[in-house]
Amino acid sequence: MSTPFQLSSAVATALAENRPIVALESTIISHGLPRPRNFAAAVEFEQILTDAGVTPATIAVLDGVPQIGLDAAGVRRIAEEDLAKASVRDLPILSARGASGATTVAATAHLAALAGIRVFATGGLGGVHRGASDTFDESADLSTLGVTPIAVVSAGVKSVLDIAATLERLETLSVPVIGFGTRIFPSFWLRESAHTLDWSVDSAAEVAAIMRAQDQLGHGQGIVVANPIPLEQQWDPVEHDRVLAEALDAAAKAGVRGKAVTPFLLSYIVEASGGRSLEVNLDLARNNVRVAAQIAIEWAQLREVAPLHG
Ligand code: PSU
Ligand code: MN
Repeated sequence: MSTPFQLSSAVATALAENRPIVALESTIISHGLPRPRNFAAAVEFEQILTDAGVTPATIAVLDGVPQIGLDAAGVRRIAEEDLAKASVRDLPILSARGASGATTVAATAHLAALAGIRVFATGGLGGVHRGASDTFDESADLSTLGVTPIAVVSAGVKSVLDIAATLERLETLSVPVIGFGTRIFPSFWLRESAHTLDWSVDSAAEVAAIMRAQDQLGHGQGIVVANPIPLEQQWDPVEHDRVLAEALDAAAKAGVRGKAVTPFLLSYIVEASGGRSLEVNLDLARNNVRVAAQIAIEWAQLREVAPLHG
């Protein structure tokens, strides 16, 4: 059977044996974290999964082929090459041209689900940008989760985005948003935002049960698992607010538009915070990978004891 993607041998084995797998994105590595910390982070995220008995599936397009699981050379490429930022719409173009790209949450979710992987860990989701009523700038992460069956563990969305509008869009797209141990939607570097959630769970097993129920109900959307950073690890809120305002101002002055907006803001904020935001970003991403590992383990167990027929 030929597939439009290449599974690493570890991922192929884990899929065949119904062992837990977690997908990881490559845009966070190529465009969301500065070199050389990005390479160390990519290796560490995989290691956290491996240590938990979960197979990592870092996803990227290399030389036209979507890779589901990278070897060591592939991990180095996403960290060190200047790869295009690839969302779902870019995938066929990269494929046809034999080109490479780092996959966003949207593209990673799409490819992971295509391969049969149901759990994905990232840092923050893309969302509705501030001023979107004029610019229409809304990440394809949202619309993709509206049609892609995968549970994504994130620390919410960054406060550089319009969080209220992002949550409204997720409601419209029928994507469940579940607080992991919280009823308050997190705002990436901070444990909380001003927005409450209808639902929360206290365990990975509950997330797996919701995934199962979603399948049984014929509901093909994704699930957003909102996992807040522990209070003692969060960014100082006062510094956060100051740097954020500066970053938004700088982006407006520089006239940054389209898919360059998110990377611009992220790197501006890392610099303006003297690296503090980067440490918080890494901490929250590690937390998300750990929670995703537990969900993947529960999901594999649930499928073992009660396979879905039909
Ligand atoms: N948020 C982060 N770090 C990131 C991104 C978002 O804190 O690296 C990346 C993710 O890959 C996400 C993408 O899918 O940015 C969203 O970009 P856009 O807004 O252009 O869709
Ligand atoms: Mn955009």
